[in-house]
Amino acid sequence: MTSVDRSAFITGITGQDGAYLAQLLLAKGYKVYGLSPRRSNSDINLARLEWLGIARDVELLDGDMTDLSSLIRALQTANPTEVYNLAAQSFVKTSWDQPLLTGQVTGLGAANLLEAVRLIKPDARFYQASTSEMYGLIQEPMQSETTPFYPRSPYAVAKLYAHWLTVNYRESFGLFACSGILFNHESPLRGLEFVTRKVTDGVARIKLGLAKELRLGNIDAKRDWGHARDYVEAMWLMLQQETADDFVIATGRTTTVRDMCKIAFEAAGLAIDEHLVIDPAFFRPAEVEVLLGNPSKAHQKLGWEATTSLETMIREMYEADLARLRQLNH
Ligand code: NAP
Ligand code: G4F
Repeated sequence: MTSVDRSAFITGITGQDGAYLAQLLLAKGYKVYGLSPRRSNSDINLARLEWLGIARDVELLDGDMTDLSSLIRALQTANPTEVYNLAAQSFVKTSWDQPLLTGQVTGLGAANLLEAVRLIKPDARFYQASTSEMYGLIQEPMQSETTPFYPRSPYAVAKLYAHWLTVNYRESFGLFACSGILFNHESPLRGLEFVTRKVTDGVARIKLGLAKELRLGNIDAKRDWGHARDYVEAMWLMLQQETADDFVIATGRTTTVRDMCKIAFEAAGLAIDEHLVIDPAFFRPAEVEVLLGNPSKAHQKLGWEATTSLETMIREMYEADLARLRQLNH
């Protein structure tokens, strides 16, 4: 198949991963379609695609993960060879406040899309954005594709449903359906509510005299953090294999929130102890204390590995926030 014959339909194209994935696929010559849910301000919604300079290169199709008919119409229009399901209510803390919405979008939304694929384009290759949050209360010190799951939030429970449904549609209907179990991945396009971006934005604000303190919750939590640009490459690789399968995508290194913060404060030349405040408002009803992924299978079968260190990524994010805030406050 030549690159011009290849087309992709991405749900969640306006999010962090959707934007980087669209950029990657456009560079490979794909025609890229994205699902666009109704929002009151399309300028804000397109901000990430604009930042990457690709907003005009993708074709957006109206629709919402909770509306099966809209997904059917979008797939009929796009007629894609590859479908990437990245749409979700993806902020873990919000999932305790909005568990039903999270279930509808993140869990049943995947069911809607799998049904639409099965009805309209069963030969399309399907990618499901699964997550290391499914490991939750970890059952093994290093988590791989065979580690049992123990979800710890309504978000993780919804994702686990979507994960098993993806496996089930592969086994039941022969869909080429893959589940990528991705550990945390970040970038300058990360939402401001997630801890890395909250930290790099917060430290940049302190550096510019716009804030005095940074308020965080559980800084003892540990995460396996990689760069989103590396991780979307793994999504694409999964759909290029001979057979559909599930893969853990991770760096194999885990770091506390505290040590991740230190990298940002050091980049700014600021003393962490003078500015960091622990605020119980940011603690969660149930915490995922530690995540550490084993990416060996992805290494062996996809030839994939993470290329960006946490230090390089946090500095990149801090510099991007500093530049943006300087421009805004000029
Ligand atoms: P994100 O930035 O929060 O993007 C989520 C996307 O979903 C946005 O485009 C959002 O559109 C869209 N969306 C939300 N509700 C929708 C609905 N009802 N109908 C249609 N679209 C809807 O997330 P991300 O960080 O790019 O992550 C991409 C996917 O990977 C998510 O499924 C996430 O759960 C999963 N994941 C992420 C990580 C990570 O560390 N980043 C790790 C593992 C798995 P609006 O912007 O218009 O709301
Ligand atoms: O950055 P976070 O909000 O990410 P979390 O909860 O690990 O979830 C992210 O990664 C998952 C993959 O494992 C994705 F599936 C999910 O969609 C999302 O992208 O929090 C990371 C850690 C947590 O332990 C949290 O308790 O940082 C801790 N933390 C401490 N203070 C904080 C804060 N998190 C946030 N967001 N804000 C704080 O002030």
